[in-house]
Amino acid sequence: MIDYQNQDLARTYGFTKTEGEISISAEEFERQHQELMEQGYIILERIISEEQLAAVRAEAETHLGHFGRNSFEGERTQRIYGVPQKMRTADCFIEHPLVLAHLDRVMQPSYLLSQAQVINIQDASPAQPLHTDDNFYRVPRPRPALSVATVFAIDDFTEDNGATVAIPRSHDWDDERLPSDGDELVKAVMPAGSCILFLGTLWHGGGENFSGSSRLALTCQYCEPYLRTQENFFLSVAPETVVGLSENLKRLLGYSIHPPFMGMVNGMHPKRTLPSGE
Ligand SMILES: O=C(O)CCC(=O)C(=O)O
Ligand SMILES: [Fe+2]
Repeated sequence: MIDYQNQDLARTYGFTKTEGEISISAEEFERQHQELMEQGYIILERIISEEQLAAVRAEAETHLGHFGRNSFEGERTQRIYGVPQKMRTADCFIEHPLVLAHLDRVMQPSYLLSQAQVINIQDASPAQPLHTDDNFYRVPRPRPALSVATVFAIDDFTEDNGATVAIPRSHDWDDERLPSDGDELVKAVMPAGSCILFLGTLWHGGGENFSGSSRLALTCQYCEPYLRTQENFFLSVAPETVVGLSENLKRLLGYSIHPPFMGMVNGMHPKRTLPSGE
C-alpha cells in the first residue's frame, strides 16, 4: 500500500525543505537542543549583525505608532503587525538559519509562521501577564509544544528595560499548574542581536520596563503545519510580495504543502496561485 501520510505526491512542486547553513558545530547544536528540551528555552547570543540591527530599527521606526489595547498587548507597548508585508529587514530574523535548524528538529516539516511582530515596550510599562504561547490549541498538557517562539533583542535586553522573563522547565507543567510566587523567574538579559528561543508550552512574558528608555524587540512564533496560524498571512501579505521572497519564507507563510496535501489550492500546490515567476 502507498504511504500517503509520508510521501510527497506532487511532481512540479514538491514540499520544500529548509535552505541555509548553520555556523556552529553539530555537537554545539545538539547541546543547544538538549538544553531547549530540558529547560524549555535557550539563548542564542549575537546571531544578528550590527548592520541588520540598524536596518530593522530604521524600518521599524517608520511603522511604530499605536499603543496596545489591553494588558496583554501592553498599554505602553507599541506593536507592528503584518511584518512580512511591511518590513523586508525582518526576513533575516524570521528565517535565521540557526532558528530554522532548531525548528526543523522539534516540529514537523512545513511548519508555519504563526505571527511576527515588532514589540516596543516603553518606560514605565508593567510586566506583561505570564502566559504560554500555544494554550489556544486546547490539547491537554503535559504534551509536546505545538509552537515555538523567538524574541530577538534589537535594543540590549537589561535587568530593568523589559527583557522577556521565563519560568525554566515550566514547559513540562500540566494544565492545573499555574505560576506562583515561589517559582524561579529568569530574565533574558542579552545583548542586541541575540534571541531567546522557547517552546510554546513555556510560561513567560514581556518584563516590566522601569529603565527610562524603551525596549525594541522582534518576536516570531511558528506552529505545527496542521494548525491555524494567529496572523492570517494569506490576507496580510500580497501575492506580489510573496513572489519575491525566499523559499524558506514562502513555505513559512503557507505557500507549502504538509504531506500529503494539506494546504492545497484547487487540488494544486499553493505556489501555483502566485503571479508569474512561479
Ligand atoms: O515582549 C516580550 O518579551 C514577550 C512577548 C510575548 O511573549 C508575546 O507577545 O506573546
Ligand atoms: Fe508570548
